[in-house]
Amino acid sequence: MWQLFRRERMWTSEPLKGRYDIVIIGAGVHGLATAYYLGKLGVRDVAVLEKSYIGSGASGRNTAIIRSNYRTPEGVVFFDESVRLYEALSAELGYNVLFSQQGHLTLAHTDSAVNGLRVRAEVNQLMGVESRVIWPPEIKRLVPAMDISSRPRYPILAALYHPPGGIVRHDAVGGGEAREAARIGIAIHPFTEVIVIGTSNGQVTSVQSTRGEIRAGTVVNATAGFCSTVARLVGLRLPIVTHPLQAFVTEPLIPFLDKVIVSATLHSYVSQTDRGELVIGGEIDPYGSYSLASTLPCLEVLAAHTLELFPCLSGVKVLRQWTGLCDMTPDYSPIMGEVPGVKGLILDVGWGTYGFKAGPVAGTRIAELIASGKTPDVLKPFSITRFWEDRLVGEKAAAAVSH
Ligand code: PYC
Repeated sequence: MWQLFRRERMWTSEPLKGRYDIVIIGAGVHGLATAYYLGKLGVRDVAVLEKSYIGSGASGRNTAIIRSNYRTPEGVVFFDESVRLYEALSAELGYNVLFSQQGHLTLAHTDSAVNGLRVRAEVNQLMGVESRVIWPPEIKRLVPAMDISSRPRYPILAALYHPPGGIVRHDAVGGGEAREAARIGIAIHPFTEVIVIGTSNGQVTSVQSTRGEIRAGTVVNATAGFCSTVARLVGLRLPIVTHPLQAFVTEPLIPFLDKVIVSATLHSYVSQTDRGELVIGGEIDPYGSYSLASTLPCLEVLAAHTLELFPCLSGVKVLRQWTGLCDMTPDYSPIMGEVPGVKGLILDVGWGTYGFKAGPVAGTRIAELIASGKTPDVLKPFSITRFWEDRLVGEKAAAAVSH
């Protein structure tokens, strides 16, 4: 009988070797995806090092929203590939990641926000992504519980409706990636923090970890929250400020919301999980910090803003609140690829509030870069060199809530 309920181990840890071809720092959905796709390409002498438990950073703290309705053509192409990979991820990993493509609504409460949505809809449609501006009667049909009247301080004027958007189970994504990566021979080492990155003549040669030195000619910085402190280990200063971001979850409710709702004006977003809980997140805290503390003022403001949208939630109980760390770049786009002057260092960082939705695509493309030595076209716009070549990829308008 017990056998019926015995749970399989998701992965096993091999002894830590003193040398790998590739060391990936960070066992979140990016680092694990990179390892998995490297393994699929036949590159298997790879170690993923994580300073805490697997998925303990941003991968386990985000609100698991998937979408590709970005503002720039570069962003739309990149995140669209991600949505497609997410659509196939359960089959790819042989593990149900519970991707619910329920549709995603970005609300506009001002005329200028409506104009912003129109521009995004145009860019999305030009790039082949399903996305259109809809008006209050259709919004009401899609989300009957939302208050579209003129009562709230910021009435809803329109929404960007993005049907392929949705939510996924983040523990299933990270766990499924770890399981498959381990199955094809990748070494995953939790509780192994990198404290030094060794270089010689501008080439990465090793990392010093809390469990000893590991030689490697390629090191991937796939960390979130601490990407700039890791980059500093090779003297690289990233254009990043790290901010906390808080979220909370309510008690389970009878299913009443089957769309992801985002309001950049109210700085809040809401979705209902398959367990019935509401997951509600806010904007980044307005100061740089590495604090993981959750605060009452944030909870109060976020709850008040959510009640503007859904007055029916008055009296609903909050189960728990938590905080993650977001590495914000000046243009609200990530930094991916090689670093001039530091051979063997690969960046997959600067993921702000949008990293989880890009784990599989970043993983597959970074793996391709490492295996082939050539930067895939889809990664080129996100190179670190854009900051000194004056070609930013401005995604602030589509970053939902991180401002
Ligand atoms: O980019 O969809 C998003 C998002 C929602 C919450 C934080 N980021």
